[in-house]
Amino acid sequence: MTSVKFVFLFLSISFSALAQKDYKLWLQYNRITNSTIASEYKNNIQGIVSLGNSETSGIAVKELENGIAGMLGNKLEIKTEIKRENNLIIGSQLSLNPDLQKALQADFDKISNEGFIIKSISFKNKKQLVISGKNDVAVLYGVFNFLRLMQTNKSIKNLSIADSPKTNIRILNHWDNLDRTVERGYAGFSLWNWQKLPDFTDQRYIDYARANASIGINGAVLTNVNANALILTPQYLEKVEALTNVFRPYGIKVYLTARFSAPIEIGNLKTADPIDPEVINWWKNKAAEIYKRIPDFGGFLVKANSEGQPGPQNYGRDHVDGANMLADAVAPFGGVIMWRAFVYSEHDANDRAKQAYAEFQPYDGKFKENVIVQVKNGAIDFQPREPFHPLFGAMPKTPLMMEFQITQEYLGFSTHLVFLPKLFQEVLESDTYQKGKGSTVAKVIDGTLYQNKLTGIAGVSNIGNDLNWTGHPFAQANWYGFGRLAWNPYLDSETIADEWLRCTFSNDENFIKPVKNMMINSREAVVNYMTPLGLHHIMDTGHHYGPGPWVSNLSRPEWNPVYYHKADKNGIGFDRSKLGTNATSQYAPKIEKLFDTAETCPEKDLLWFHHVSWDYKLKNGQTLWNGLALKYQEGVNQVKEMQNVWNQAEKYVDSERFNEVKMLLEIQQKEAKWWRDACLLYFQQFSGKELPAGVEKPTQTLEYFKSLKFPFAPGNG
Ligand code: GCV
Repeated sequence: MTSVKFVFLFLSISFSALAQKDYKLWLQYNRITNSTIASEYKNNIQGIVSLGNSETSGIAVKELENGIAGMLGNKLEIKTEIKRENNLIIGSQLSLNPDLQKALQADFDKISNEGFIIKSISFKNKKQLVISGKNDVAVLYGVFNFLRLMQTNKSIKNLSIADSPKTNIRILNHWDNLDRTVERGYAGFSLWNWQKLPDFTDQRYIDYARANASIGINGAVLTNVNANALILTPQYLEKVEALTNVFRPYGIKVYLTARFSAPIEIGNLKTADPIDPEVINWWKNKAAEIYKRIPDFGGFLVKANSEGQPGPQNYGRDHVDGANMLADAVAPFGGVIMWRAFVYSEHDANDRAKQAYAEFQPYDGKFKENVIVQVKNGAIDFQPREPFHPLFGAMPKTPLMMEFQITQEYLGFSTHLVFLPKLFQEVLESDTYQKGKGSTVAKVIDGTLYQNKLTGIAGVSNIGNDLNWTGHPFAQANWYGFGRLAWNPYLDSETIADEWLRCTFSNDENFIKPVKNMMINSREAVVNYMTPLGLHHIMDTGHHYGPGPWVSNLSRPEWNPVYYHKADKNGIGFDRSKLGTNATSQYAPKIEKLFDTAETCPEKDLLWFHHVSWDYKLKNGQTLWNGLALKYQEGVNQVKEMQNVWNQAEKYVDSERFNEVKMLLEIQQKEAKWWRDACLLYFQQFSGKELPAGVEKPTQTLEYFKSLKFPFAPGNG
C-alpha cells in the first residue's frame, strides 16, 4: 500500500513538474547563471517602488517580484516611496511625482498611449531605474519588457528605452466553437469553459491573459468566424462578460464573431437584410445590450458570404452594406468591425486567387471609418508559402489588417516544428510597389503607407487546453512571435527566435546558436517537403493532413488539389500570367512584370504563377522535374538535420521537453518522407521521368498513399 502511494506521489510530482515547465511558456524566469549579469541586476535593483494602486499595477508588481525572485533568487521589498537609490520605480505617468514626470517628459512625448519607457535616471542625485507609460497597462508592458531584458541577460547599464506598438489592434482570432471544439485546432479543446462560466474562473483564463500581455497582444476574438448566433444571447453574453472581467486588467479587449443571420436565428426576424429597418434596429439594440454589460467591448469580426456563411449578398446587398450597417451599430460605443476579405465562390469561374481582390478592391473608400478589412497574408489560404495578397497596398482609402494563421492547418498541425515568424516576416517585408519602392506590406498594415488611423494584425490562434497550450513545445514560439511582430512588424524573426529560446530554455550560446538556426530553417524545410517551387493546396482535402495531390472528386473545383497544381504530361503549375488567368495584373506594374514571366518570377513562386514543362531549366541548371524532386529530398534532409541539432541539445533542456520534441521530430521526419514519396510518385505519372540521383526511392506505392484515410483527423469539425 505504502509503495503504491509512494509511486502515485512520485508520478504526480513529476507530472506537475513537467506540466509546469511546458505550461510556463516563455515566462520561465530561470535563475541567471551568468554571475556578472546577476550582480549587475542585484546591484542596480535593491528595492521596488510601486506608485500605482490599480488592479493592473498590482499585477505588474507581482510579476516583477516573482520574476526577480526567480532570476536573482531574492525577494525584494515593495515600497511606495522613493527613499534610497537603486530602486526600480514603476508607475504610470500621472502617478509619478512632478519632478520625475519632468525628468521623463521628453520620453513621454515619444510614446503612444500603449508605449512604455524603461530608463536609468539620476533623481535627486540618486540612481534609479524607472518603468513608466501613460497608463497602467502600458506600465505592465514595460515590466514584461524589462523582465525580458533580464531573461535574455541584457545589461541594464544606462538604459533608455521608449517603445510603442506600431499597430492598434493586436489580436488573436480563436476559431473556438461553443461545444469547445476548435476549428483547425491541434492543441486540445477550447480554453473557454462555457458550461462553467460565468461563475467559475479557471486559472487558465488569467494565465492566458498574462501570457498575451507579456507580448503586447491586446485583443481576443473568442469565437469561431464560422459563427454561432447563440454567443449573442444573454445567456452567453453573461459568460463573455465574466471572461472580459478577467482579461481587462491585462489590457485585453474582448471581441466576438457576429453571425450575419443572427437577427433571424435569435431575434425572430424574417430577414437579416442589412438595409431592413428592423434588422438595423436589432443590431443597434444588440450592440447597446453588449456595451451595457461590457463597456470596453472591442467589436465584431465577420466572415460573410464565404464558405457557406450567411451575409449581405443573401439579400442582394454587398459587403459594404453589411459592414457599414454593423459599424453604425457599434460606432456610438467606440467599437470596430473587422470584416474579412476571405471570399471565393464556386459560382465564380475566375481563378480563386483573384476573387477577393476582384470583389473588395472596388469597395476602396466606401467603408465607414470604424471598419477594418481583414485580409489573409496570401490570396489562397495560409499555405506554407504564398506570394503576398494583392489587396495589400491596393486599397489606399481603406484600413486593412493582416490575418496570419498561427495554428498549423496546412503545415503539419502541431506535430511539425515550423517557426512561423519567418513566414510572417517574408510577407511583411514584401514590397507591394503600390506607392513606389518601399511600399511594404508592413507599412500598409501599420498605417504609415496611407496614414490610416485604424491598424491591426490578427493571428488565428494555436492555443488549446493541452498542458503546454500549443501542442508542440516549439509552437509556443509561434504564439510568442506573432505577438512580437504585431507589436513591431519590422522585427527580425531571428531576433524573435533568439529571445524566445533564451526566455523558454537557456541562455547558453552552445544551445542558442544551433537551435536558433534550426528554427530559422524550419519554415523552408516544410515548404520543401510539402509544396516546393510555388506548389500549393495539395494537402489531402477536408482535414488538410498529409499529401493529397491526386484528389479531384470534390464538388467545388477549387477544393480539389488538382485545381492548384494542374500537372499533366506537358508540365505542372497554375498559369496566372497574362496568358493564363492574369492574376498577376492584380499587382502593381513592377511586381506584375516580375511575376508575369517565368524567367523573372522568383523560383520560390514559380508554380504559383506559371505552368512550366517538366524540362524547364531552373536557375541552377536542373530540369524542373529534377529540381522539384531534389527540393522534396532537401526538405527530408533538413528534418534529419533538425533531429541531429536537437539531439545535441539534450544537456541544455529538461528531459520532459527534450523527449517531447525528439518524438515529435521523429514523426515530422516520417511525415516529410511521406510527403516526398507520395507527391513524387503522383507527379511522376505525368513527368514520366526517373528520380534524379540523390533522391531516395519510395518504399510504398502510390496506391498505398492514396489509400490512407484519416476520418478523425483533429480540427476538422
Ligand atoms: C474558419 C479555411 C479553413 C476553414 C476556415 C476558413 C476561414 O478554408 O479550412 O476551416 O474556416 O479557411 O478562414 O474562414
